Parts: sequence; structure tokens; C-alpha cells
Amino acid sequence: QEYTALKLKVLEWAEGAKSKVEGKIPSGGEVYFVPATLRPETMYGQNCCFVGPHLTYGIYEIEKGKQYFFLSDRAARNMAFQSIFPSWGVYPKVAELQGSDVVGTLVNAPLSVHKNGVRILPMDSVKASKGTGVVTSVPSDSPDDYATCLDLAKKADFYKIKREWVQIDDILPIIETPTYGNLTAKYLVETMKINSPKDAKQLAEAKDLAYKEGYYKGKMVYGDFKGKSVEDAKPLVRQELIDAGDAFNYAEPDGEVVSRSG
Ligand code: ZZB
Repeated sequence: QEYTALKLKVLEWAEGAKSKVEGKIPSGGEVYFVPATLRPETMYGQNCCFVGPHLTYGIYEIEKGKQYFFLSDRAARNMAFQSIFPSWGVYPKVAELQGSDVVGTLVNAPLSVHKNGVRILPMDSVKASKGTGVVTSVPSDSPDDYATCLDLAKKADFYKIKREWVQIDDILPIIETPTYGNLTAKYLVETMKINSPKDAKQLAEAKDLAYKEGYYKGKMVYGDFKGKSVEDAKPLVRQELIDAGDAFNYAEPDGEVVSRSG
């Protein structure tokens, strides 16, 4: 699986993260949350970024004193064998945190219309065994993200977050499709009567439909490649992010999950 890994720079740590980060990152060092995505062409619509609240993460040193990545252990190890760290196979960990520690952290999301930043929020369905364990949210085109954002906004107190952190009131249309209109995820969640982020089976089905319709029939209605097909725009947005230093390629080793459980 070939992902685009995006760099979301920390602007302000959540209270719960401060004591765990303090003294571990030299002044002048930048920390980035690094979600892995298959949909770089949707990055304009990022409204927040998810971590698994019960998962363990590390902050890893990419460039001493300068650049640090917030990732799952597993992703750091994989990256160490893809020349993302300076020394082959070495991935220095400077801090360890739980997902719940970083909820509320403010980060800059490249290309997002939310120029003041987006918040790190909890998502129970984030898998430790996939990508980087960090998932950027695009509620227009990802049914999982749309369903999770609705739930977070509805039960903000329960999740101990501020409702406004979800930024779900004006969803940006990015892709127009013939069957689902310009807010594919909202359309699918509503018509399939998906009521909760826990409706895993239906959400998997909705995700499949959204991928197919978006990729084969979608047309960009926002951004630098407005008017182009999604198929054409995808590699162009990806390259633009890479050229700006805001993203890099990350490959998930084949069959890793299978071989480890079997
Ligand atoms: C932004 C985005 C926008 C995504 C969209 C999807 C969609 P797949 O297809 O199963 O391989 N993701 C990445 N890592 C994880 C994880 N550890 N746990 C849960 N979800 C994860 O899934 C790849 C997509 O699943 C990634 O692409 C990421 O969300 C999420 F409009 O990034 B995506 C129709 C989907 N639309």
C-alpha cells in the first residue's frame, strides 16, 4: 500500500501533552503529526486529525534538534527502513504518549481551508496496525470521518473536547460526483442511515462506494486543479505537497498484518 504521509506541524500542545513533551524537544525543534492518506486530493477539506485515544505513540527524532514526528511505533520502524530517518534501521524515540494525552493539540494542516489550524481529536476506530496510527479527517469525502465528526460534535462533553474544535458546520465541497453530489460522505451516511461511527460494516461499504465513485467519476470543484478529474488531480496534488516539503511517500510493507497474526 503506497500512502502519502502528510506533515501537520504542532502549533500548541494540549495541556495533557505538555508535561510529557517538556524537556524532550529542544527549543527550535518542530514536531509534526504524520497522518497517512490515500486521498491527497482531498487535503483542502481537512477539519481535524484523529488519533486512537487508547493507542501508544512516540515522538521520533528525524533531524536532531530540528524535526520530530509523532507516530505509532510500528510506523516509525517501517520508516527507518525507507530512508525517512537519517540512519538505516534506527528510529530514536524521545517521548512516549497515549493518544488521549494529545487530544486538543492544535496543528497546521497543509492545504486545508482551516488556516488557523485543526485540532487533534479521538477516534476509536483508528487501527494501530495500519498507516501511522494518525488519520487526517476529511468529512466531505470520508464516511468514517463524517460519522465520527457528527458524534464528536453531538457528545463534545462526553469526549472532553470543545464542540468548536470539530469544525464541522461548513463542510467544504472538494469533489463533484454524478451519483452522490459534492458531499459524498454526507450523502452516503444519510442515505445508508448510518447512525454512529460504530456501524463498522456499513461504514466499510460506504467507504468502498465513496472510493470508487470519487476516483472513477469525480471531478475537482476546489483547489489548484479545479475542473480536472480526480484521477488526474490526485498525483498532481501529491507532487505539489511533496515539492513544498509538506509530505513524503510512505509504503506499508505487504502482508505484514497477516504474517504477524498468523
Ligand atoms: C484522508 C482521507 C480522505 C481518507 C478521504 C479517505 C477518504 P484503506 O482504504 O482501508 O487502506 N486511515 C489511515 N490509517 C488509518 C488507521 N490506522 N486506522 C483507520 N483509518 C486509517 O484506508 C486508507 C484511509 O483510511 C486513509 O485515507 C485514511 O483516511 C484512513 F476522503 O485519509 B484517508 C472513501 C475514503 N475517503
